[in-house]
Parts: sequence; structure tokens; C-alpha cells
Amino acid sequence: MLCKLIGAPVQEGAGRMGCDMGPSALRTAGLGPALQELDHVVIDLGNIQPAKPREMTHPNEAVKQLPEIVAWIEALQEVAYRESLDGMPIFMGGDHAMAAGTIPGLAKRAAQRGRPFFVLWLDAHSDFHTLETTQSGNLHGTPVAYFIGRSGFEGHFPVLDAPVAPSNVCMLGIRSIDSAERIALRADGVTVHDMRTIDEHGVGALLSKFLARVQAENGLLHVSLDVDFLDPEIAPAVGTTVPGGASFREAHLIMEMLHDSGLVTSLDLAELNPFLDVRGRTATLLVDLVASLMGRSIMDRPTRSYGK
Ligand code: 4U7
Ligand code: MN
Ligand code: MN
Ligand code: MN
Repeated sequence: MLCKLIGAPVQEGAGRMGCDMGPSALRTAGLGPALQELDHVVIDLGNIQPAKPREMTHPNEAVKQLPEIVAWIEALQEVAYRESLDGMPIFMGGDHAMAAGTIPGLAKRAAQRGRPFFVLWLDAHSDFHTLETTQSGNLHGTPVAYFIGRSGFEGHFPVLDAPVAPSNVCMLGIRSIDSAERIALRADGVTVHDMRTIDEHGVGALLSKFLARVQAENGLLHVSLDVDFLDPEIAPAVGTTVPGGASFREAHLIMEMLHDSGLVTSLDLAELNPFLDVRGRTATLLVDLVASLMGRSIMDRPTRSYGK
């Protein structure tokens, strides 16, 4: 498989700086070589550069860095559309506002191909705020509401060519939702499997059900992985930690099942903040998770342990 690494060093969507170093940390942790070891062809397209932000304001005064984020979204939508013509784009973030660029670009490509488009959203948060409902004003909390076509972005974020059907979005790992988000998620019919549901049924059963649907509909599947999906004990390099996240094995099982399904056509790695990492542990874990997604399995990999 041709894997295209694309750096998206967005940091203006998060409350704290540092996500701009994400692509660099993933390269340093050996994302490219890990994929080559699995016999993939890897090309690194470097980092995306947004155009100069245009002046722009919003009546919700909480909203932060709107011109910068709009510039990023525009640039990423174009790149995602272009680079999804062949191979598997792997977008190295960057805060999760990146998904307001990558996903609409990929969804446009799917529509052009006449294929249904699905999103597996792995996150502690639902990122379902609009520009009107966000209270923190951090725009990494808005991409899902935008790409499914909720109103509340008009005149600011680009008009969508192909909104994603809310019923084609499956969220796993959720454990922090604001009330405005909760109400809208129910109304729009997004599938939300929170941590309690994972505890009760196991990630395997929940994921199989979703994958069966993607397969039955001959869909293209995008995976958007926010580092805070993982428990902060194993993935400390994130600005918005929420306790009680996915375990090491839950995360690997998801990746292994995704690999076996053969359905994944693109990937976001979002919210890695290397400034908050502990000796590269989180970046290394992400590389290992991507390797699982791309075909590494326990039976044919050397054992690696942290520490000395
Ligand atoms: B992330 C939050 F209030 N909902 O709007 C907000 F809890 O990409 C968090 O998932 C958003 O990390 C988190 O600021 C965005 C908050
Ligand atoms: Mn997120
Ligand atoms: Mn999150
Ligand atoms: Mn976050």
C-alpha cells in the first residue's frame, strides 16, 4: 500500500500551544520506517502551509483564532481531496481542528467516486460544538458539528461540498460532552459509544457492528484518532486529559480489527502535544498503533518494553 504522510501542524484550535510539533514528533518516533517495515511504500509530503489568514470576526466573543483556523481548513480540504486520489493519506496533526479540513476533503472525494463515506471518531470528546455554542472558544471542539453540516458555521467555515451523513459517524471512547453537544448529538443521530458502553460490551463487539455496516454499504472509512481517546496514564502528551480512557490493549484491538477489515482508506492523528510528552512515550505509542492498523500483529513482531 502507498502511505502518504502529510503534516498538518495546526495548533490554533487548541487551548494551549505545542500541537504544531506533532508531525515532527511522529517523524522522530519513526512513523515512516515502521510502515516501511510492514512492506508499505511511504512518501512524506512534508507539512502543509496555510494561506495568510483573512480578517474575520464572530458574534460569539468566546471564539478564538477564527481567521487562522479558517485558513488551515481551506488548505487542508484541498490537500485531502487531492491526495486521496490514490494511496492512503495519513494526516499528522496538529490539533483536532484539522479534521474540519481533512474530512470534508475526503468526503468530497468519496462523493465523486460514488462511494458512501464513514467516520470512526476515537476521542474523549464529541467535538460537536458550533461557532455559536462553544463556550471555551477552542475550535478543536467543533469539527464534527461542521462536517456533518450542522448550521452555525455559515459565512465563516467553507461551504461543504459533501456533508457526512450523521448516521455514518461512529464515536468511541467518549467521556466528556457539554450539554449543548449532548442535545444536538441525540437530535442528529450520531452513534455515540461512551466509555460506559465500552466497559459493558467491549470495544470488539461495538466496532464489529459498525464495520459490518461499512462493508455492507461498500463504504470508504476514515479514522480520526484524538490522543485523548487513550487513557492519560499511557498517553500523557495531550492538553485536554480526561481520566478513564481506552487502555493499551483496547486501542490496539481496535487497530488490529480495522486492519483485518481492510476498510480504512485514510487516517488523522490528532492532538499530540510533544511539549507534554514523557520521553516520547505518546508519540511512540501512536506509531505502534498505526503499525497495528497497517498490519503489524503480535505473532510477527519483536517484543518491545518501555524503561530500562
Ligand atoms: B478535542 C470542550 F469544554 N468540549 O469545547 C470544549 F470540554 O479535540 C473540549 O476533542 C473540546 O480535544 C476538546 O472546549 C476538543 C470542553
Ligand atoms: Mn478531538
Ligand atoms: Mn478530545
Ligand atoms: Mn484535546
